Amino acid sequence: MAMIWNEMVECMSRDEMRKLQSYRLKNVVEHVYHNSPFYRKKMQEMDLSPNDIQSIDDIAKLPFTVKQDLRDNYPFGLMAVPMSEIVRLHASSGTTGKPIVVGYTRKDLSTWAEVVARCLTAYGITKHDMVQVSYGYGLFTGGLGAHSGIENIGGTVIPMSSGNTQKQIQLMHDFGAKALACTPSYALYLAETIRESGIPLEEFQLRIGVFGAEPWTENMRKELEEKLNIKAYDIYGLTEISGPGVGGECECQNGTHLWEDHFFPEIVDPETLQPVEPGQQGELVFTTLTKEGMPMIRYRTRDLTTLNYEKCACGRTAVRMGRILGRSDDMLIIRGVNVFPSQVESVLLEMPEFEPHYFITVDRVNNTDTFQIQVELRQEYYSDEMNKMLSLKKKIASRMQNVIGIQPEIKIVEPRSIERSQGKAKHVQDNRNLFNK
Ligand code: DLL
Repeated sequence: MAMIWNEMVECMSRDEMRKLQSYRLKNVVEHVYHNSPFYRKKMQEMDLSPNDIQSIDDIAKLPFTVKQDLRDNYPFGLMAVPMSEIVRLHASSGTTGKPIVVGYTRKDLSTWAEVVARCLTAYGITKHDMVQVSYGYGLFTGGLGAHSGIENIGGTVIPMSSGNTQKQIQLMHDFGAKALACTPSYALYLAETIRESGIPLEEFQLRIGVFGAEPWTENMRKELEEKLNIKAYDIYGLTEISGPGVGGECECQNGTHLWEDHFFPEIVDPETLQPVEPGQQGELVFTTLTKEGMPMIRYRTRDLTTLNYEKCACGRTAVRMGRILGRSDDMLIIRGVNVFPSQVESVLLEMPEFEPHYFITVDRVNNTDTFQIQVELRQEYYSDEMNKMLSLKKKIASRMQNVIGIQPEIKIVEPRSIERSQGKAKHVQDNRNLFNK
């Protein structure tokens, strides 16, 4: 019999859930109105007071929040508690050099560990199991988010962080990790490396994959399950809402349950911002119902997906999200890192040696994302000396790495060789074709 971490909420009747959500929405709206100048101003501009929000059905009256709001209030302008109450910060890429920053109170961290515990339990992980966390530790939420959830269920964490693939395999093998938490593409790379290492798969105890932080497909699931001899489960989340564990799959592998007693989901048309018909595809929007440190009201995730409110065969009533089918903005996820074309542009605009024209090519070779940026050198900086050209290339590559977080391959091309657009410039060619779009 599969276990459920918090049966009372995960299997709550839809009616009860709406009541709980209504109660919590009223609280969070009161909280932000009184403690967040940003939200108070937004609500006042719409002539809204907390009294106008009496139930979860009133949510549509509230204003949306977007990534730019986080940038505009960098670093701490959206905190709704004094900084002395904030016990942890995380950050992720914004659209230019500045990251977006989120803050957690002690209670927010405990809620986060609770929702990750629900996911892990749904995958079949228990306190008897060892979990290797190969998501990055640090400002990225992946590592520490998974970490706290594992500790919460009483399992044993192997806090590997990302990179150092040989060591990952050695410890996974020697320690006998039952589950692996990392991006699906890194898991594929680990699988290949295990095969090359010659260690028989039977010598590993691995049974469960906790994969997310980037889009993946049913085909990738099949490949991962075969190559690693595991069950591969989805874990979804985003920094702005907390991090990994906003939702996770259950043993049915038929949609990602969202923990809607904490994160209220809506699907809207990304153009009109009106709710779509039930079951239709649109942009996922979240309102955090219990966050204290940095609550988000109707945050536009930019992720395109669907929601299914039918009760799941596992017994959970928690709404199920379909796969992430794309984004309504131009964000790319390359080797697990969020990359915006505008970040590349911002670097070029700071460097007099280069034209503000660029072309990004992304591909996947041997299960690893490749990331190339073509840039145009200005005529007057051209040189026949190899050294000069190489040092320019190094300089721009390291600037890019600083702003974006991963190192691109830089290809310097002749002036005017990148196609000039007649209308909207096309800056990106993504050959990974995850969803054969
Ligand atoms: O990637 C949090 C996370 C860490 C989730 C580890 C799961 C595991 P961000 O860096 O803020 O946070 O990126 C959030 O990544 O809006 C989606 O576009 C994408 N994403 C995250 N999980 C999934 C998933 C973390 N399971 C952005 N499937 C989100 C598809 C995902 N896309």
